[in-house]
Amino acid sequence: NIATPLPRLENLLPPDLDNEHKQLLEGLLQPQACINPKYFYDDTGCELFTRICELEEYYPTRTEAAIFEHSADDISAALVNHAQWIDLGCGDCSKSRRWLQHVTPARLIGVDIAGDFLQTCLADIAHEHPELECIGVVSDFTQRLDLGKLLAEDQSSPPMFFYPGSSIGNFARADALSLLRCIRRHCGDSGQLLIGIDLVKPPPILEAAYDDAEGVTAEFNLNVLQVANRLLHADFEPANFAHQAVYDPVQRRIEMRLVAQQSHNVQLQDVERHFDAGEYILTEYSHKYTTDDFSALLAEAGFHCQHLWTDPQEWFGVFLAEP
Ligand code: AVJ
Repeated sequence: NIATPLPRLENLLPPDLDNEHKQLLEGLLQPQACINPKYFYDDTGCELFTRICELEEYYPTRTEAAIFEHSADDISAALVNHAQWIDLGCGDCSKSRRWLQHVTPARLIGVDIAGDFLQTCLADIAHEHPELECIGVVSDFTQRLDLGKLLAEDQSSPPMFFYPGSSIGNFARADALSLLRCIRRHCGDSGQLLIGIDLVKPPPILEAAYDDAEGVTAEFNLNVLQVANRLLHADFEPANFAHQAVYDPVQRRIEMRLVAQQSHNVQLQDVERHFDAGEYILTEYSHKYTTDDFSALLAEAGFHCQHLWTDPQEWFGVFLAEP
């Protein structure tokens, strides 16, 4: 293990991290205060998210894993071009890792915003699979995704994009479409996209998934205030806010909020932001799709050939999309 060199890591983050903080600050100063969900994932946030995925109420991870397992042969037979396997938002890469029992890519490219974490996880995989070239890409693909250069290193292998977990649900529909179009451009004539989508279902099930009895999701949501405190030298007092998850059946999305429990001021860098009692910070959208909805979105992005696998309750959908 000591002898194994660390996997190659490409940093595609913009050089001025100040910009990052600006985005956070700007969101908090808008009339409707908001925080982009990418700020959830500091070390504590990553750990809390892992715990969320194990919760009884949080069905997406488990349901997607069951579909992958149940339909592994079918899905892998359909993955014709998987020499370059790109895991978008790979986290600890555990989902790609499981696929390595069924597929044998030459390259695994893990894209995530959390760089240190990424390199350690990829080092483990590289150790287990010595023939596999593991590459980490530190990138914020909510801003831009440009893997053109990296993919061109292996021109003969079209990319296979793996985007599990319904993470695309964080994007507003228009932004989801832009991202899908961007992935489509990277695909050329014969790349593929395997993507997991959380489907519309009765609101009580959705709301429980984002407001569990143990309070792990509440802790995850409130932790973003600590992230803001660090990045902006702010003085958020988490105890002044309460976690809330509301399903909007018209927009078909969960909205996660942090609701101010009393009127107070928060210092953000050199500005003060006032919060009325009951005023909230919007921290996350998690959009839900019908299968028709998402299929239409894929088609609009230029993916005309599609396969779909679901669980018996149709709570979650796994789409394979091709040009
Ligand atoms: C990682 C975006 C898929 O929206 O379900 C889980 C994040 N937030 N519980 C989701 C999340 C609260 C999750 N995604």
